[in-house]
Amino acid sequence: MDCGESCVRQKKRRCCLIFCVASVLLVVVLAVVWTLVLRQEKGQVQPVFFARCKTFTGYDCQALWDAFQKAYVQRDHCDVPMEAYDPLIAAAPVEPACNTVMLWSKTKDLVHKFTEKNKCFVTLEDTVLGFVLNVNGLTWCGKKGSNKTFTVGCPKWTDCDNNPVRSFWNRASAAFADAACGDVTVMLNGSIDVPVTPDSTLRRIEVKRLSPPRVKSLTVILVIQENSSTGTNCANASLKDVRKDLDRRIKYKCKEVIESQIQECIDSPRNSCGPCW
Ligand code: N1C
Repeated sequence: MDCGESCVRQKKRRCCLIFCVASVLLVVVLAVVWTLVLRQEKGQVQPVFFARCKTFTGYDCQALWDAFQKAYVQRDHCDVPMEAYDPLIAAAPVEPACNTVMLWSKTKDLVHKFTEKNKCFVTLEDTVLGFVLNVNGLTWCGKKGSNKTFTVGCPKWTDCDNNPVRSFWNRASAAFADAACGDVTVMLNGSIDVPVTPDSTLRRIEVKRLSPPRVKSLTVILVIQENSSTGTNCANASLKDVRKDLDRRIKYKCKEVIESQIQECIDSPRNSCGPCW
């Protein structure tokens, strides 16, 4: 059929419109794919790692990142043993800490509020690696055949023993316990029935690695509530298990401390390094 001049122009305009819409769609699709690829590659782990690492002086953050990545890249999600992090720990060894080590289980917020104000006690999160990776919800893993860090599709803490996040905390906790000396303190939650579960890092790793004569004593600070009929005390069975796991030559003490007393220690920290309970 014959098409006049205006018809040809109309056709051209339609073609141009289709081409423009298609181009815009292509750009949008490419942008979405690129963002997703970038998210898969770096997730939030790398920027978080560097930003937090840089707040510590004297560490080569690039070298630490490389050692960190080597632990889990090219490995299946559930095939990262704690030993995979040995080179990372060797690159940022935990300084020996005498009479200041503070361990904890199920008291994460309270213990860190306390150690933030009371510099006489240090937790693993005061060391560079503990600080850098102690971000709620931060997760990472690798994949066989890839050098990338993934943040989606990674196993959860309880999915398998040798998952990259759990193995990191196992290894870092082991290094922290190995560096402990003198009197060690552990803050526990006395508002729950089992303050130390068999699966806790504290029980599985840390208590067993405290070694005499370097470590002289372990003091449990069991944080309890005022006038509470529920909750636990120092006679709790899980604390007896801790005692059993502890080398017999290390002295064991347990003290029930009311949470408001800990709060007082946070609100008005003392200048001297004596215990606040
Ligand atoms: O399993 P937990 O406690 O007994 O581990 C606590 C114990 C502390 O003494 C620390 O030295 O192990 C060390 N540790 C950490 O420092 C740490 N920071 C953040 C172990 N786990 C740590 N996390 C995260 O908290 C980790 O991702 C895991 O999910 C929890 C474990 O806390 P928990 O069960 O209260």
